[in-house]
Amino acid sequence: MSARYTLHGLFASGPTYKVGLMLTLCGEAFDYVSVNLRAGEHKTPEYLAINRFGQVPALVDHSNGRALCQSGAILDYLADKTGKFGGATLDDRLRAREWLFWGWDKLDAPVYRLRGWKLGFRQLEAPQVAMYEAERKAAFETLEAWFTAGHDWLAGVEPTIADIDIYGVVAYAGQSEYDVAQHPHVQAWMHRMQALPHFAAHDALLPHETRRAS
Ligand SMILES: N[C@@H](CCC(=O)N[C@@H](CS)C(=O)NCC(=O)O)C(=O)O
Repeated sequence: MSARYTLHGLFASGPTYKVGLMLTLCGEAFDYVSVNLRAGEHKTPEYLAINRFGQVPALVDHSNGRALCQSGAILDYLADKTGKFGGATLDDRLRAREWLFWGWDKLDAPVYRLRGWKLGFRQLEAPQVAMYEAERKAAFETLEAWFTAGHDWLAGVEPTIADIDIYGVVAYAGQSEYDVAQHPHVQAWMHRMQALPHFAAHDALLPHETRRAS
């Protein structure tokens, strides 16, 4: 029998990892379709029907036929459907969303783009590298200040989709050649994330090939 959810993504994709991590932490088995970006599979009419932006990830919920895109929106949806990681109170839910939008504004682009450049996926000119390096440092300082102030999690007193979303970026900082050890409180939060039941690291969670839920 097919799983309720199918995740369409790419093993090397941080946004795909965010959704895979959410599903895994929620204990939701999911089918996985590997999308070959080099072959342009994300721009075919079939794929554009489930993600009009032509990107990975996309999530299909077979219980109602919904196809969703944008990793942050997918995390929000899964929190709603599973009743997990959405935040215990309205304030926590609002704070979690604030961190999601902050991440996209300040953290994701510098980390993912510098990672892509280091791994040879993306071309950057020297001024862009300098700009992203400065933005990455500033974003990590924001996170470090938050956790230094005594917060264990980004929103409220338990992990939420904010932590999952931001972890799905910070986990790639090393590949962008950024040393997270210079931010001990961020590193301690990462260890708290890694200690959550069902946690899986990005290189272990995302398969290279299409696979059915086990
Ligand atoms: N904001 C999107 C970003 C997704 C994204 O950047 N996906 C990349 C792979 S990591 C992609 O599909 N790139 C191909 C393209 O944009 O054409 C999300 O969070 O889902």
